[in-house]
Amino acid sequence: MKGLWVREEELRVEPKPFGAPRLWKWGKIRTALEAAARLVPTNYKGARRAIQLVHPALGTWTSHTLGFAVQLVKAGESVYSHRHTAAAMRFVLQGGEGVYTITNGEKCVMERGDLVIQPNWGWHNHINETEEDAVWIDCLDVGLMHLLRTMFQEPHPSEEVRLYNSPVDNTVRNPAALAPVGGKAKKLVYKWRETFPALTEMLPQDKSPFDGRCMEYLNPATGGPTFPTFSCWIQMLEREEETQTHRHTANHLYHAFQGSGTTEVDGQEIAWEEGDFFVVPNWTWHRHVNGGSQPAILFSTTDRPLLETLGVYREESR
Ligand code: GTQ
Ligand code: FE2
Repeated sequence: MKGLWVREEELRVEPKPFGAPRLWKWGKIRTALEAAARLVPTNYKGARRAIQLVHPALGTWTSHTLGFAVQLVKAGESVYSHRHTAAAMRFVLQGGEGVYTITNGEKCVMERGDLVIQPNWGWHNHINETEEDAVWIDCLDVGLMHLLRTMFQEPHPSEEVRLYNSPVDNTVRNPAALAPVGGKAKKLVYKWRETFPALTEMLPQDKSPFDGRCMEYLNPATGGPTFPTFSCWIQMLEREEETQTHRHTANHLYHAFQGSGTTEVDGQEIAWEEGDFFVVPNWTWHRHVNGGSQPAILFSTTDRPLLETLGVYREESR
């Protein structure tokens, strides 16, 4: 037992960031992936060759709710199907027409800049039929699953590593808002060839007050975020652009997809270049600055939808 009055101070304070801002350089990740490509097989069930971005304050994932990893599937390689309660997405860094992931029997082609999603508890395996290694970013709500103690994972019972039952690309079968009669809109792939023009042609009045030229990957079936638990954003920082300093109760994981810049987080300057990753922890002041002469593109994920659903999303600027 404990007198509640003793806790008054600790209960009244503001949320604490889960840790400090942090940067992961692409050069180091690439070296680790190259070593993993030599040393780590994926010929057993459920195995993935992925380098996780582990925040030192946690020792587990990238933030307390989300996990970023970079995965490599070698030329000609396939990995086994499995499913888990964590929702997953892939943002493609190196892909091609012959690189795809299969979600519940649907083939999704993965080309550079494409976002492919795997709703929770869906079977998925990855196949690379090209002559080049494929590399992509994984983001899963693994931190949240562990906080809730709801993490289940199981391998597919099949012995067939190349398991898939549909040779037709999902973007062909489910274009735009067409669905079988009585069926629901379903979107598993967001193609870069659609994302990039949408981002560059965005109207000035549609810019976000805090993040400028920024778009969210919506789920057309709900009109809401990419997943109930987290969402994916794509943002362009124009030449000399500076976003407004702000903070929110949600955390953001970032990947510099194109260009370079700096993000001031908690008074610290994080200088990022193409390929780098960084995290802006919850309730931490930040703003992005593109001091360069080229536009920069940031891909990010955030647990904001989860907090909004619970009514605990808050933001403020200064
Ligand atoms: O590719 O299925 O980085 O299940 C972590 C968990 C990738 C995957 C990760 C996964 C996967
Ligand atoms: Fe998985």
